[in-house]
Amino acid sequence: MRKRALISVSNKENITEFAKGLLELGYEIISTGGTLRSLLAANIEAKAVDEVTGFPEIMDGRVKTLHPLIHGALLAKRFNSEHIKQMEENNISPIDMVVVNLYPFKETLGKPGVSKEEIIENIDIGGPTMLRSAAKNFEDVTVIVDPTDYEGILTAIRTETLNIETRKRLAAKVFRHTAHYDAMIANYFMEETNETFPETYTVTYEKVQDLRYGENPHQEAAFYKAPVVNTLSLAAATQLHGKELSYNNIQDANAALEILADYEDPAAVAVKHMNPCGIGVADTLSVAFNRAYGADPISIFGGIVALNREVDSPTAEKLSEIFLEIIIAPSFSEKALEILTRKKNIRLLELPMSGNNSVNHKLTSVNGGVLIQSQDNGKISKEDLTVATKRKPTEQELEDLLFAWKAVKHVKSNAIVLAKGKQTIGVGAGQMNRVGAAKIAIEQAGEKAKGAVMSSDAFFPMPDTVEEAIKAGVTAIIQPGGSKRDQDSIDVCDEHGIAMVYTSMRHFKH
Ligand code: 93A
Repeated sequence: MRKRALISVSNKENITEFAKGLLELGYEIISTGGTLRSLLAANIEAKAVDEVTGFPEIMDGRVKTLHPLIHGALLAKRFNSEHIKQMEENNISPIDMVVVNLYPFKETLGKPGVSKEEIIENIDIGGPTMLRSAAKNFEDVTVIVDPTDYEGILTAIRTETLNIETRKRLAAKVFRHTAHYDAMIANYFMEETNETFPETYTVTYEKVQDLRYGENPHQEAAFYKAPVVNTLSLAAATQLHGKELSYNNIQDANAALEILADYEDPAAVAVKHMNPCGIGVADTLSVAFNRAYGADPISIFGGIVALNREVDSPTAEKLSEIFLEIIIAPSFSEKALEILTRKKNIRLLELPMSGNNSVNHKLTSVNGGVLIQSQDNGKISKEDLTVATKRKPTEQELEDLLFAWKAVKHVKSNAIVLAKGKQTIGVGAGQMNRVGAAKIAIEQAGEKAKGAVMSSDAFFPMPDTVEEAIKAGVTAIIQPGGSKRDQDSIDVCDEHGIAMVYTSMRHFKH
């Protein structure tokens, strides 16, 4: 009996070549409306689905292939006598191959000004049903959802090497594909119905690239992206120069972008091991970078720098003087690019930073599961602050305090940041006790600590941190407040004429 293939594709790329190949191999082709028209237009002999089912396409194509003469033909086990008998009784002839790709739901979602009705119409029902029927019956049916498989399958049929392993692999691809497709639909409905933490959390990702290794060379890794990425995602970046990104590069670059998202004025951020080692803000980008660099000229070595304005040649000259892994910016001037590309290994990434950083949920994996929380989008302005001490901060101190507070949010806890003149001058990150973090920040600031301000990501359980800061010359402090022993820290500040303000907001970062 002549083998039969059902072809129903939205993405019609390469379909005529593939169908021609199947015809040459003796297949009979059955097809749905639009696909059939494409095939006939290319002089490829094919039969309409309604000719097979005796039932017309109805409801604007909502019901085309949902018919027992199709699904019986896909699901019947070829070596089961009962199934064979029932096929005969019901006039079902088997279908040996399904070639389907689905209504473009994701692309429709991304269309500017698209109507809700159009989105709903692009939820494919018949296509996934055929894919699933064929994939379930992979022992007898070949199922193709990915156009890049066309050529390989033709070759396999020609060389008689299309075996059950291949068909199983194709079936596995189908179930991943339909799961991903349904996840996108589920997420669309989740947004429409404002559900945030539903009983199951559906998330599937698309591979961007395999990575050479993970955090360490003995670990395997790959980079996957969400189906729709915001403008601050590295998956949306264009690499202009340099080696392939590594796992650690991606993590660090992402950390840099998250920090940068908090600054509107020209800003430069240097990151090492996901902590900022320097943040600088100024009226021009080159001064901002000077500040980020001057914050800690040692740690920036081998780091990642992210900038929120076009890199001009003065900035590029300075950047080119140090060894950096990556530079990320919304754009690079022609001259800047010429200067920076002289370095063979530096990775240059261009990423539009105009949009928002609206990652709603942050996922962290734990053994056997994930923790999901909303993004730390907490922001503080002058009006939110409460002065705890006798002395109020001066205008200059206030500006520095708010700058230091923005910075400390992005430092691994326990975190202490010293800052002065829109520049971090000391960062104490990831310590198990707060005073330890303060000592590191103070030591790094050295003489510059005199007249600087200090921020702390969480409250002071004891006055020791404040004492250290005052000894070093810090004049104003910003912290959440709320410790049982707040008064002890206030007393120390008052004794020395130091100003301290509360934010009533904490920024732990693990
Ligand atoms: O509207 S559907 O959910 N109902 C169906 O019965 C059906 N059968 C195939 N969508 C259905 N399809 C889809 O139509 C396929 O998945 C494919 O994407 C598309 C091909 O339609 P046409 O051949 O008319 O371009």
